[in-house]
Amino acid sequence: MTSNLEAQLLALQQEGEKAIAAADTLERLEELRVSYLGKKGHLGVLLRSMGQLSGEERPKIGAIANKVKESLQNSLDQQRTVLEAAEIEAQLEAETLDVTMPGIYRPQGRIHPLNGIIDRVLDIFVGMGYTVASGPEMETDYYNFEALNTPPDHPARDMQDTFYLPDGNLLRTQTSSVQIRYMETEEPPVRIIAPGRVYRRDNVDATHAAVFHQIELLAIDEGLTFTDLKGTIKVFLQAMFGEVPIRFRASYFPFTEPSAEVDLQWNGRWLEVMGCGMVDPNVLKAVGYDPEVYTGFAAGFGVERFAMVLHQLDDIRRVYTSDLRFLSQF
Ligand code: 2U9
Repeated sequence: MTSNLEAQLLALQQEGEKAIAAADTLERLEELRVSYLGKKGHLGVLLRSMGQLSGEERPKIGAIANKVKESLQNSLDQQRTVLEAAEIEAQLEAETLDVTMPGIYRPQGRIHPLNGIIDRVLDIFVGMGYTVASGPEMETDYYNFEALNTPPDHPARDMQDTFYLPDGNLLRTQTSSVQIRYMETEEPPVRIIAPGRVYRRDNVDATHAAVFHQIELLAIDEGLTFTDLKGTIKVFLQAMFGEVPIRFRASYFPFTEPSAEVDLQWNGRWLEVMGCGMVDPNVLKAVGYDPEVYTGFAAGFGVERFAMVLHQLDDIRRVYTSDLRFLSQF
């Protein structure tokens, strides 16, 4: 009985150690631990038969069983250390970064030259206390013309100049409708700047587009004069173009009186860059402002024209054709 159990224990040890040495994963090692040393494992099964041993055999076999258990436990610990080290090694191998590899090239986007101009203009006017305003591109005749002191027989209303829609509405020809809508809902003082797309039935050529961008500003308050207008325009144009000479020429717009065009000296020549004037009392009346109490000034200019002057462009169509070879220069 004794030698039989002893032989079985030693056989178990031998077989176990062989299996443990052959275990190539931590999972497999854990399986072996459970199957040999676990509660229902091989060793436990053998030890349960110790009950049949005589009093003197029992301590002897018990001592052997303890040795076997200790030995298997040692082998398990050793193999675990080996496998854990191998696992870390494999992980390091797999996660190695080759810092000498070339990077992935991601081309950088740029601000479109028109948006670049709009951003600069808005920054300058926001710096002077103006608020940015916007409105619909499809307008009624009232907001685009009538409220702006442009009577039905005015040439600007000609079918040749304006895109009329079948329902009698139109595509705005100027952003002035934005200022009308703003004044209808807000009380003075007003300081707004309105950038946006406008539409004209122009034949497209190097200096004309059927869709272009305009920026208009409007200031209404008690006691505003033509001097305030001139000062504001001067500060603005010098922020945009530098310390260039500017001049005001008398002109005419239905919505301003008096009106002026503004030229600046650029490459030795006078260039017309914007229009302006004191808001016509009829426009103030149309939005319910008392022209005896309030006065104001307005100005407008085309963004494409500014871009052409500032970037020395020869053709307005360049800013619409989305040619990246051209656009990526800005
Ligand atoms: C209100 C009252 C008056 C806006 C103004 C101009 C002069 C002007 C054009 C220049 C070239 C537009 O891009 S362009 O075609 N604009 O010359 N615009 S005064 O006057 C206003 C606006 C709103 C309520």
